[in-house]
Amino acid sequence: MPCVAVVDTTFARVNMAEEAIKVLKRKVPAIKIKRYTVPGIKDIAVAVKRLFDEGCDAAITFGWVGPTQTDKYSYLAMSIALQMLQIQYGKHVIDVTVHEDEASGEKLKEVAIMRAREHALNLAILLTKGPEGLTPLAGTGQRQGWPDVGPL
Ligand code: RDL
Ligand code: RDL
Ligand code: RDL
Repeated sequence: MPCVAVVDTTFARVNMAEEAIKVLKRKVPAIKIKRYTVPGIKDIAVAVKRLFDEGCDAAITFGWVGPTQTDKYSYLAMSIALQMLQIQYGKHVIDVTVHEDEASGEKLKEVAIMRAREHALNLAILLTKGPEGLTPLAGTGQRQGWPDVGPL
């Protein structure tokens, strides 16, 4: 029974984790989910570490980055920490991030929900099919939240 760590924030303006959990439970019925909600993106990495130490096999995180340069620096700090965790533990951390300047209003909400669902599906495939699970989509210009751009 795979255990997935789901980490999200109160800073985010859309409940992305809720959408992703629905996809994960539908695609991997035996899944065990451990959810951990923190204030903001710079608090995500330690939550992932704690859930890995409790035995989770993979993580999916939901971050929301504000529009200022200060916010973008916070994202960079989080991103580097998540990369370090992946390498240290040899476990995937699927980083679902929405940048507040990608769109606005209802469109931004749609980007967030679609990105959460599509990355949850990516994780479900990695969990159930392993390293070659996504290979049929290799080189096909997949995007999450925005339309796929397709191959050249
Ligand atoms: O540990 C408390 C906070 O420092 C932490 O929650 C930060 O991630 C909060 N935060 C910022 O301080 C900031 O400048 C966040 C952002 N920007 C941001 O864009 N998104 C966040 N948190 O989720
Ligand atoms: O862990 C899930 C995603 O965070 C991860 O797959 C990222 O590498 C996806 N990604 C971005 O989030 C992004 O803003 C990619 C790019 N840009 C990019 O330019 N090329 C990618 N991925 O392959
Ligand atoms: O091609 C348009 C977008 O894909 C591009 O602007 C991406 O950089 C947007 N994006 C992020 O900013 C991000 O943090 C994406 C992701 N994460 C992601 O995980 N998947 C994306 N885009 O397709």
